[in-house]
Amino acid sequence: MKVVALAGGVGAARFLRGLVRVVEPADVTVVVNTGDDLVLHGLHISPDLDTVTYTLGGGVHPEQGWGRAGDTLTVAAELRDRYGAPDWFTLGDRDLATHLVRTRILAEGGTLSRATAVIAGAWELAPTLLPMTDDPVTTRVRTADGRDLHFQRWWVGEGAEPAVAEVVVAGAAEATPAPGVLEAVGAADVVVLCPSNPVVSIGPILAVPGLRRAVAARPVVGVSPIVGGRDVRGMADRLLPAIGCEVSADAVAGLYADLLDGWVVDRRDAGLADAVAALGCRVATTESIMTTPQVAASLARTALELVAGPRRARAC
Ligand code: FO1
Repeated sequence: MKVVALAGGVGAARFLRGLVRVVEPADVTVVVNTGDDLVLHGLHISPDLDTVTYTLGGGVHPEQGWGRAGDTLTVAAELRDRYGAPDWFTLGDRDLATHLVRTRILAEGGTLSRATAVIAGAWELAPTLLPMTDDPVTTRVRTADGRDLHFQRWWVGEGAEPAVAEVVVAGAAEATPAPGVLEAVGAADVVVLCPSNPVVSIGPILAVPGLRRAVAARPVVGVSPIVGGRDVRGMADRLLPAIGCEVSADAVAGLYADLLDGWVVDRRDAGLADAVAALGCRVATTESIMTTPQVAASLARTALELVAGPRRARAC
């Protein structure tokens, strides 16, 4: 079964660790959000690509869900203490190696796709990792107090404190899908929307011209990133109101109503199943707090089984 997964950061990576236990890893293509990307200390950093790479490669920091397991902070300390360089975004020593490789490839004229293939190859990943685009796309947060912040500046630099007036995915309209993305989606038996933030992770991917239409033509199942009226990683509840969406599993399903054949909600949200079904989607309820890879595998299996059957005319 060929699966294409649209993925953001930590939640998606945890889900993918389960997905590759229920689908042949080589049959999985992950299309990853690049709107979080930023340049710091002259290095091109791709947080979501790295989080997926490190998690699938078995090298992610287990508690954080991002950065490298067992990393040290020698360079970060020298940058801060001797050179007074910005230290709001922590880059571990091993993590820096990834950014150095990516930045070198880009500096030599290579694409983000090329850099991603080199890095994924070094981690011997069986799934195919593709950035959503090789073009510059940057998610920016317009705060209620009038500032225009890079998403990471808002999320990490200011701890997601400032109220959000608007989220802008700068460059998306001018971007083209990265090589292989449309082909992978077109060949997919199922497209999975991973449990990622709909505003800053799945949204930017679907905003790349041609992608939403390509996904809509395939069987699509999504996993709610919202559990019990609040998001699991603490940012969706600050961002969803900015796009006029309630913080609930059924409201998020409504954002994808044009795409979804199925939507998986956490068992704690079983009471929302009828509201999701009213969108015309099949709905399943299961445990979605991925405390172990086994739970993630069971969640992935539930999602795939929800749409593996004959396709109903999409009413949602
Ligand atoms: N998240 C933090 O809360 N603090 C950090 O200092 C931080 C550094 C960092 C470095 C590399 C990287 O790939 C991710 C990093 N993250 C950090 C996580 C990142 O902000 C989020 O995981 C994603 O961007 C959201 O999906």
